[in-house]
Amino acid sequence: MKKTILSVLVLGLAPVLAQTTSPATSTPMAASTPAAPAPAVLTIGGLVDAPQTLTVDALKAMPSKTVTVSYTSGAGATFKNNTHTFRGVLLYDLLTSTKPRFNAAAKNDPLRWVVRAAAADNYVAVFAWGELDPAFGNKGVLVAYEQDGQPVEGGVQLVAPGDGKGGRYVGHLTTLQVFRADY
Ligand SMILES: Nc1nc2c(c(=O)[nH]1)N[C@H]1C(S)=C(S)[C@@H](COP(=O)(O)O)O[C@H]1N2
Ligand SMILES: [Mo]
Repeated sequence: MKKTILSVLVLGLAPVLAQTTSPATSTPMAASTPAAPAPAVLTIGGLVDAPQTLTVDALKAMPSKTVTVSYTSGAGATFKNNTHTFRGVLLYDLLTSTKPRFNAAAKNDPLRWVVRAAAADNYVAVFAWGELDPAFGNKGVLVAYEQDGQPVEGGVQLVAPGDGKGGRYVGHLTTLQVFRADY
């Protein structure tokens, strides 16, 4: 018990002690705090009533799913089998919460809809609503923030269980747009 309290005290003092050894400045706290990286944000919009902008922390606060997937990447000499465990939020749940403007008067209107996922490097892939809908494809696509227990590089990425190739594992994901594929 005493030992625990002592450890807590020592650990608690460590930053203070470290600070006293650094050169005095007018703003010692600011000087000793590393610059925080800009929070990765994901915007979800399109033909929806409730567009959203989410940080990784906001995603982490939502119900999560964990899935282990395998997919291939590359070709020829760079061909690789990948198996990873991802944790994230169901894409279907995220999109549903933005309230897509489905037309109740049109038979199976959601089956006319698509989701466009775009990345920081302008890489784009789409999913059909029917692939994601639990009543149809129930694909279990995730917006993942954790890969094998580590933060996903570049903030968030899509995980497409069942896809053989990794092309729809859109990384550095920045934008999701939901809209009716009437062209
Ligand atoms: N933003 C972005 N995401 C991307 C790509 C890309 O070029 N840009 N390439 C895709 C392709 S073709 C594959 S095979 C996988 C590679 O996943 P890996 O990094 O786990 O090997 O990422 C996918 N996601
Ligand atoms: Mo790929």
